[in-house]
Amino acid sequence: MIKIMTFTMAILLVLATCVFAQVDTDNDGILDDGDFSGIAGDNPCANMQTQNCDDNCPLNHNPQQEDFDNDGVGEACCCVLPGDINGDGSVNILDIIQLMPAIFEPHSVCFNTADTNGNGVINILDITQLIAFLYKGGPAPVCGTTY
Ligand SMILES: [Ca+2]
Ligand SMILES: [Ca+2]
Ligand SMILES: [Ca+2]
Ligand SMILES: [Ca+2]
Repeated sequence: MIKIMTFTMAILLVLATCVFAQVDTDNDGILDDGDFSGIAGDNPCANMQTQNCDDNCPLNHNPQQEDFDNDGVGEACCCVLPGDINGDGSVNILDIIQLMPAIFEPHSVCFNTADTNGNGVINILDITQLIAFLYKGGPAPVCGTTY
């Protein structure tokens, strides 16, 4: 009897391990641990890579795994602090300076962070929005939702 119980427990453990290994938290078809290394996020999908790699943004639906700047953090969740274009944890003049070239090369930065007014494009209006926020009490920047 004890042997059967032990056997059953072992089977359940194996099943649980398998289920755990195939977690797809955001249901976008890309597994949290898509390379089955046992560690989710240790091998994030490169830009547009969808096979044998870990979801590069496991809490946001991004089935195409866009990561235009190839930093291992998907475009879908690279905007951590709205307006923090250079990603140093604060929003200031340096972000405005970083945003200027991004107008001509939008995928050189996190698109969703650089789209400070959230209208789906990066242009001069995002710069003026950020300047207004920092120096004129304008509305706070937002995270864009397209990439
Ligand atoms: Ca996923
Ligand atoms: Ca995802
Ligand atoms: Ca910054
Ligand atoms: Ca914009």
